[in-house]
Amino acid sequence: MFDIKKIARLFDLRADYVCGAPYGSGHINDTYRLDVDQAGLRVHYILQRVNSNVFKQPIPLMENVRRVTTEALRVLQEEDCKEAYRRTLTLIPAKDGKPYAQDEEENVWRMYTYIDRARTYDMIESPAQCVEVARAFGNFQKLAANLPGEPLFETIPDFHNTTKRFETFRAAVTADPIGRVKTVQKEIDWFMAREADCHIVVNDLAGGKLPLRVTHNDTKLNNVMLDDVTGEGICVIDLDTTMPGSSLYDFGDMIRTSTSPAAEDEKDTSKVTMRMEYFEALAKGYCEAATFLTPREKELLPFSGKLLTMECGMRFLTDYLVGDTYFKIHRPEHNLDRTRTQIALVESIENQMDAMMEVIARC
Ligand code: ADP
Ligand code: GN1
Ligand code: MG
Repeated sequence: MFDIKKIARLFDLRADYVCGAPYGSGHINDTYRLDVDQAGLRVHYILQRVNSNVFKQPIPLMENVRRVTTEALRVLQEEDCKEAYRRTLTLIPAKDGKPYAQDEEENVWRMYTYIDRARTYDMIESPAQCVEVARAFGNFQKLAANLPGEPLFETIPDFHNTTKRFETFRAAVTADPIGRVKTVQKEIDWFMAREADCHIVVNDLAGGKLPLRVTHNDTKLNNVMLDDVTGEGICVIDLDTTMPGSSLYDFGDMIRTSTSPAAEDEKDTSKVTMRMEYFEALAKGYCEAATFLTPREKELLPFSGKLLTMECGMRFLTDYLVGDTYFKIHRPEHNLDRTRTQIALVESIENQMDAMMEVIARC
């Protein structure tokens, strides 16, 4: 659909294009891995089209990414880190010097160096990986907190405002634009019964009981790269939603994506479960890095897993009800399958809430 070779030429890439192919399993942007010939050496780059249906203002978004990655590199180099360029995303500027390029249809594209000898995982493989994931995101929050200059641009307003997410969900049920409500009444009722939970963090933030921080806001497992040899969490990626938020949003999405042995779109929901050993590992890694947490934030860490999983499930179901316009789908009922795994995971978390609280108390 896109002329990748032509788009690659918009960037200051001092290499000959060889080929490019779709890459990764993100739900939002279009990602390609390029093969280029750099004076005889075959290397890769990542080329991405920013999804402008989701990110309405991609240019200020790219300024956020530029600022965060510049600061990350500065800190790494100050610490004399020997692989600084593997530990942060590095933007390749366009030929006009901007951190992005636009094609003829005004799509916004960006290019990153390819981080080698590391990979992302769609499914967690061990508790040790959880420690690494949580530590990497915790350290990223520290870095973002010390970012100099203006506050970051809010790329998606009210991204984790679960009160508003609930209203959007309810409006989709009422409008029922493609007549799917009757097929998913059970799932709708399940979310309706949990409305009160949606207000807790939003109200605490508004009432000053929880601090607003700069957070990543999309801490799913496949947004951190783990080193192929050491397993260390070396680079946090997908920085599009790095903006003011709550630490609970970040920890909650780690629980959502790193504790269950089942894929986000698993059809057999009996496989979905929140494994305590994995939760303990996340808590360990996160508490070690996020030394700034207040008592109220700590108290809500177990609940954050329920909240973020519920929020995501509600978003998948809303998208299903309005005709699958937001998340990429690869089969007709994809968003419904995703909704059902989130429901099963929330139920598993609810059943283990007391034990999760004890884990945090011990941290
Ligand atoms: P999306 O917003 O669609 O999730 P991501 O930025 O997370 O897009 O990228 C999708 C996938 O591409 C990632 O999960 C990762 O596997 C891979 N990827 C992204 N950036 C890099 C990079 N700089 N080096 C290597 N792989 C990358
Ligand atoms: C999207 O872009 P990706 O795949 O990392 C989504 C997240 C959801 C996630 C569900 C900007 O993340 O909020 O939690 O899918 N990103 C955006 O898998 O909406
Ligand atoms: Mg991603």
